[in-house]
Amino acid sequence: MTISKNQTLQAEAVPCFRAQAQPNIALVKYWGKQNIPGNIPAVGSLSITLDALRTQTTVRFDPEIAADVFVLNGENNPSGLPRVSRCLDLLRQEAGTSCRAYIESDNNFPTAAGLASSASGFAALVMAAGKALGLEVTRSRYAQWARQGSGSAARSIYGGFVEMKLSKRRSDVITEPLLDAEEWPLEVVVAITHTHVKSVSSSEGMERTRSTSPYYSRWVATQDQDLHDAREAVLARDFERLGLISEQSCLKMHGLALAARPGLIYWTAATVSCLHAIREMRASGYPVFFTVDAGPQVKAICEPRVTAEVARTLQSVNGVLKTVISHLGQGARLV
Ligand code: 2P0
Repeated sequence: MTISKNQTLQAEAVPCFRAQAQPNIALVKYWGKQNIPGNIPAVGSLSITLDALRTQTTVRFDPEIAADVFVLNGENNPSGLPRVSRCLDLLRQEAGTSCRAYIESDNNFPTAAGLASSASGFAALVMAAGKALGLEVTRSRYAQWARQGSGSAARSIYGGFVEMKLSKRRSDVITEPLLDAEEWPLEVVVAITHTHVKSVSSSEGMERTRSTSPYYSRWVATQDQDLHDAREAVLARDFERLGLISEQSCLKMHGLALAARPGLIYWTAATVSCLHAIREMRASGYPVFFTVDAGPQVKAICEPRVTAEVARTLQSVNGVLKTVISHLGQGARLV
């Protein structure tokens, strides 16, 4: 069913607020959850927020409606509604209201296809909803709410380089910016090899990996060192070191997912061809490294002077449908 703007967000007395957030890409990956409430990751992670891909979400709380309505990319989306409503419940509780909401969200990129649409989606959702409810809270509070919607969404509350780390007791999460986008203006070429919705969601893939992969415990045990090394590389703007840690974290994550039962194969043939193309470029002296999330798209992180060449190379790889170039971007904000 297509819902027109007039049906959902008519001009009315109840104010609506629109927020924008962009996906982020983890360089040190989050994969796996702790078996406790609150969507607490089993490991910390470190990411960069993109600029070119974006989600815009409008929220209007309306005392006249009996249930939340969620419209995604112009279509009513009942399957996504429970997760959205559960996340909004956290903000309703904070505001002391049970008022239901119209939520309309649009992505300018493929949804649920390994491009972190849930990260930008939940970051934009909590920011728009918080403002609509008149909540005066810190970014760190928004990050906590966003994380409960989707683990990686906490990182999209901030721009540039962001770290999400576990508290000492590992029962809570602290998300904080490391460097602003302009402090180390790297660029990203996203090579899109497939645009269909992935068959195994990240949440399901993580749980399967946690419960069946023989490598999972080593993954958890080695993450703090990877995070430490990546944080130092970011703060020192050491591209080569960051590239080595990032590629290893990516391959490690996919390695343990491949070893789950049944194994998770998120890549296409074109994904693998892109990884080889990027390594060949690096061997020829280009400052570029790769990462791949729970999907078939490849992200090449590079210094701006080689972005055009990296994009040309990836575009020519057999099976690449499209490339998108992005600067690093800001965190979630009202628009
Ligand atoms: C990441 N991914 O760090 C990792 C790498 C995908 C691969 O976080 O279950 O949608 O909502 O907490 O955040 C994707 O997982 O999972 C993800 P939930 P989410 O970016």
